[in-house]
Amino acid sequence: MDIVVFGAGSLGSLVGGALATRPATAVTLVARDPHASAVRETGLELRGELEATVEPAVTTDGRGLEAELAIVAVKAFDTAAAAETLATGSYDTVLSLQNGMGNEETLAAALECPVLAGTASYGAVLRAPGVVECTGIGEIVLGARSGGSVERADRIGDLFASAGLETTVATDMPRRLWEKLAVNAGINAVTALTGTENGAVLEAPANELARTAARETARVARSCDVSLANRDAVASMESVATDTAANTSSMRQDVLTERRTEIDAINGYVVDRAAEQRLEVPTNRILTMLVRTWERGAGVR
Ligand code: KPL
Repeated sequence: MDIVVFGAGSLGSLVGGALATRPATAVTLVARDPHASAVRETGLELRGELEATVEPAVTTDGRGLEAELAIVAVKAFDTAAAAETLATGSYDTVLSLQNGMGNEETLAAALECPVLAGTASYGAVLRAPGVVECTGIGEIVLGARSGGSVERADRIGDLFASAGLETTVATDMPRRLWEKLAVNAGINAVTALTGTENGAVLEAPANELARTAARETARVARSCDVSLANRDAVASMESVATDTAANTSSMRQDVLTERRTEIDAINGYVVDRAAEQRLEVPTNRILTMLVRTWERGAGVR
């Protein structure tokens, strides 16, 4: 299968790199320099829980490409730009593997091919240009956006599993996306603001904050007709934090490298949906305000 990965940051490189270990799979990474040049010159090295060196094709210009599958792993705030670029190429299927909500809708509005939803809870860190480390085995969950045919998702799920990625094909993606939102709402801002690894949210005092953020997210999900119990949201958040305890969350990586974060698509999204439903989500609100304040101070907002 031909695959293009849009957004070869830590997760995109990890997933693209794992898929490139498959013999009949041709992977192209759409990456930025200096990562792109390093991959072109010396290949992509996967370290940690997944070990391999692979030689995917790489480009810094994603326009006009063609493939059976495009995996979108860009930051949530770059989804609209990625959709425009994807629209200049040709794909049989597009899969969003991103944090935050609404990415699939943005892609589907710009594209004619089917768009699948997905979540990834692997821990991944770009250690250097051309080197990505898997810092925690998580799970990839993918499926049709709102139920519907799972045939395409099954085929892609089989491919991911054959590349050594823990993969579940789900028929309840809206609920899975909210569940992952609760995971990110609990872990990302707390670890970014406190300069800690994911495992910190399992211990006092951070765990009270993380649990409350996850519970508030579940409550908002239910008000949007998605059945997600508080205890399931908290259990998922804690299970991902356990599996990726040594990982630096993507939001903490953004803060460390002084880049814009995905706060608007994670805790900010919970706050916005809560406001529409006239619900109070004070922990998500405070986390959102703190991270936005950091972004202003760093000049990235
Ligand atoms: O999605 C993640 C992220 O960092 O954005 C988790 C699963 C929390 C892994 O760190």
